[in-house]
Amino acid sequence: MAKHEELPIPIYDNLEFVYGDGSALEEAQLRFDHLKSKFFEVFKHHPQVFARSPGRVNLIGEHIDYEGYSVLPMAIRQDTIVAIRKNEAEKVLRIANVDGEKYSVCTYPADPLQEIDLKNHKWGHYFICGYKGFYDYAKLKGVDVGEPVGLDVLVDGTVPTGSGLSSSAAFVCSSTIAIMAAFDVNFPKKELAQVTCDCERHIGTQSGGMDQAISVMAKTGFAELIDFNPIRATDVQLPAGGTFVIAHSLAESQKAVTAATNYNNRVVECRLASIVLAIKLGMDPKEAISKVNTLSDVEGLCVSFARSIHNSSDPVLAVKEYLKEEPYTAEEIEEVTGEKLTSFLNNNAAYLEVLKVAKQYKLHQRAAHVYSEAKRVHAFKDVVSSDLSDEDKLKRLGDLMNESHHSCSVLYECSCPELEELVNICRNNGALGARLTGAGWGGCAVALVKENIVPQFILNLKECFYQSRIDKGLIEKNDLGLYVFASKPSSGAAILKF
Ligand code: NG1
Ligand code: MG
Repeated sequence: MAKHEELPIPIYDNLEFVYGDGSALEEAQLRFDHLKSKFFEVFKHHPQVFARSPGRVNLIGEHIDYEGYSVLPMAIRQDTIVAIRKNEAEKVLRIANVDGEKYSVCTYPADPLQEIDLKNHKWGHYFICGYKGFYDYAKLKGVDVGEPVGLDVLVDGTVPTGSGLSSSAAFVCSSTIAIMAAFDVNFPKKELAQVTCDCERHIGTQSGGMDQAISVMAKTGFAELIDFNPIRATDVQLPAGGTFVIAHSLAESQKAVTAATNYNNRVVECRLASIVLAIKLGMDPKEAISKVNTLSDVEGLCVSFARSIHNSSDPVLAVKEYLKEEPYTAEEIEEVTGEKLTSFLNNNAAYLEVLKVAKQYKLHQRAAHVYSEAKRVHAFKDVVSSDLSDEDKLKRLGDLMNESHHSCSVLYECSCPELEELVNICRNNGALGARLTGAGWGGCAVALVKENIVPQFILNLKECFYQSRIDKGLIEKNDLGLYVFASKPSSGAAILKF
């Protein structure tokens, strides 16, 4: 039997396969009915096919996917649905949204080679990422999809944006899959996970592949351990008696807009840390610059050092020995590399943007976070499959989540005051562990809570965190369910044809 990740995206004619039964199914039915009628209203035709792809919550393993390390997310029920129809009459891509007030119609030429205008951010750009990705991949595989044609597209997303729950990947993946389905082709999940990861980088963030991988490969009832190079997903059955509660800090993190100072800045710091470490551990500078891309590339050297000096296999020991805690200036790093940063990072425009605004680089802290977080992911997986009681497992998982948050907050500096407040409130109200999830700098926290206290826990969060924000008019009381909710591992991407 083919492995799960080698199978193509499933095609269903019934919403039950995706949304289960009960109220979730009823809600989905309403959404699809609304999408169909709205599509007809906007485009005067019916959609050919639908694709949906979910958001995710990352349980542990933050800011390490782009360094080549495994992560452990699960899909959530909130998703993006894309309704699509080929429009042979016009060479235009028309992308509309069911929330037309917030997201006005975007139009683009039907040209897979177009560049995305990053200076002028538009929500429709994420569709173009998927569009470019589809054509690149079809070309790579020698699939003839003919001359580009126009596409009519209607989008309905329920993953809150800027919340660290990966609305962007849900949108890019559902777009790519919808286009694929409109052209009647289908690719294996793991290849699609790679394509969608690569093509989302057109938006400017130099992200790893976690979000697309889980969105495409998730399975109902399981979190997944996602490995990279090559992409692989291993089912992780979470212990009974625990529930993950997701809570929004209400600070929106606009990652595409703040990339140069936040997300991409960290990607560059990790790259520089890995090159400096490689050189300090004996590699020729020219070789380090050309061969070392990520901290996982130099882990072997770090471990050899730790073994020889300290009889340990902890790569953080090399970080402590060779990277100073004080921030580095560009000149200090250039003294080690013997080459200008702007010269060896010049193959990537996003990196150059980072260099323009960065004043200093915290190599020690970022590397210490990445290596320790990578270990925690495996510790998490080991606890889940150990023979501890469920009660003990949950307690240990909570501890690991707390340690992860501390590292994100102190070493990686990707938290913010609202997230700190929220995480503390979660812990004070009985969470076994709580941490920021996703890129951070705003967005959501995830808390592990004993199932039997979930309703009370959510009430307490409303009281301690959200009430004052309702009073200030920041959010509406009726919308609270959008900002704080319990989540079960949901299903991955699907094509829907009725
Ligand atoms: P979010 O939280 O969805 O912006 C981002 C990256 C991930 C990963 C996490 C941090 C994208 C599409 N996703 O997620 O690859 O690096 O941050 O762990 O940029
Ligand atoms: Mg995202």
